[in-house]
Amino acid sequence: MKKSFYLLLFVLIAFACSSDDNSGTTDDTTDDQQTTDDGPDPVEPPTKAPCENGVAGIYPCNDYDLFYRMALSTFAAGSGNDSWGWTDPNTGKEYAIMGLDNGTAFIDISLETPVYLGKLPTETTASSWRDVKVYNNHAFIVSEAGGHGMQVFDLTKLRDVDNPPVTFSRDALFSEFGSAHNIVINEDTGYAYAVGADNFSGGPLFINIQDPLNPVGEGGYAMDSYSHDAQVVTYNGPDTDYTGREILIGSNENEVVIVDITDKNNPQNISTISYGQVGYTHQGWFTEDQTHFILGDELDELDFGFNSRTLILNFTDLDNPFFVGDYFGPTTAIDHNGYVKGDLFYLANYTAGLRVLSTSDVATGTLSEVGFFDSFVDNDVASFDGAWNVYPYFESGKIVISDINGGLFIVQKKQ
Ligand SMILES: [Ca+2]
Ligand SMILES: [Ca+2]
Ligand SMILES: [Ca+2]
Ligand SMILES: [Ca+2]
Repeated sequence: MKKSFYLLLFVLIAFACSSDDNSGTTDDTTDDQQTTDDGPDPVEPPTKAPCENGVAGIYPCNDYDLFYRMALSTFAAGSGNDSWGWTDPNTGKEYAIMGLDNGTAFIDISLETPVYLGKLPTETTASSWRDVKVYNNHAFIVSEAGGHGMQVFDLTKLRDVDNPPVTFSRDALFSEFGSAHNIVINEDTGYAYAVGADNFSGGPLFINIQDPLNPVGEGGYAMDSYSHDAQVVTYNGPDTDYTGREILIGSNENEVVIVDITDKNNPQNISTISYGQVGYTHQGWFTEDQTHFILGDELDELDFGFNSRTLILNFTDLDNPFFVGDYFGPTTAIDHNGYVKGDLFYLANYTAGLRVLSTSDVATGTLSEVGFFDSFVDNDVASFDGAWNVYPYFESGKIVISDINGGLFIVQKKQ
């Protein structure tokens, strides 16, 4: 499943990229990455635009303004993928971190006109898959590129960059694995977990990053199947059996697994849960009170033909999780990565862009859309184009959308 899924993704993304873009060039004009094939379209996408009457320039929207946009050509990249963010604890300045096929871009978004500071090139080859998280002022970066390992980048280097954009160098490399699909960090414990690597059957690798420039491998855990993505928390939810324990929730292709990984030498399976009409169990996120888990499946729209489906699982008792309901969005797009902040779920919905869903009624299995910004104007079809990831955790309220085809979008709820 894994390999064929990747092959399918690769073919679709390669097709999408080759069909309509002129990316990968080094000129720094803001090329139109959204050109359609059905006739001339002279409308230049805006760099900044308020959301008015349902559009921000050319981008369909509801209640979210376009604060700034940078095309892939700005980054001399062929495709975008994951994203995250860093806030400088000394200055409060906010930086977007965007994964690219050929590296990782760092952008100062604290200015009215954001500045592309530079790129950390891929450790080995280019790849459609890159993933990044942040801990203690360092970025930790993995990729599906063969032999890549985990790059560590000291983010304080972004404070003073002369003549941007520059080419950055990594500050450390952890090479006890090669490729990995995702990286997860528990900021409370200082552990990084690479998942979807070749080691431990694709289960999590335990990497102590408490000293960020000197990561230490502490083994791993092979589960029943490959782990595509995961969240790891220091548990503080309603199930007092696990208070203070380090809990991993793995999205493992055909089910969600809950594992107590407090003891790295002796992880304990707690439970597993699947659901109806499984396509590919992809990624999910706890609500802040850790009562529910909001889950995405990446192939169900393609396999079953329904609109974007988001599943809601009740995790009140980690030993007995159960399905409570599913939410179907307004489009046929596939859902990808989603994150909870407060009582909102921010979803990277591929061709439907960013979707913002209220979780106020999550206990009854209900979500409701309260806003959106569609970074992919061509359509809303079930394809692997558009918004790969969103990062909603900046104090300012700025939200990063990393779009596979369109590059970096910074959006903000209408004031
Ligand atoms: Ca990810
Ligand atoms: Ca889905
Ligand atoms: Ca329990
Ligand atoms: Ca769209």
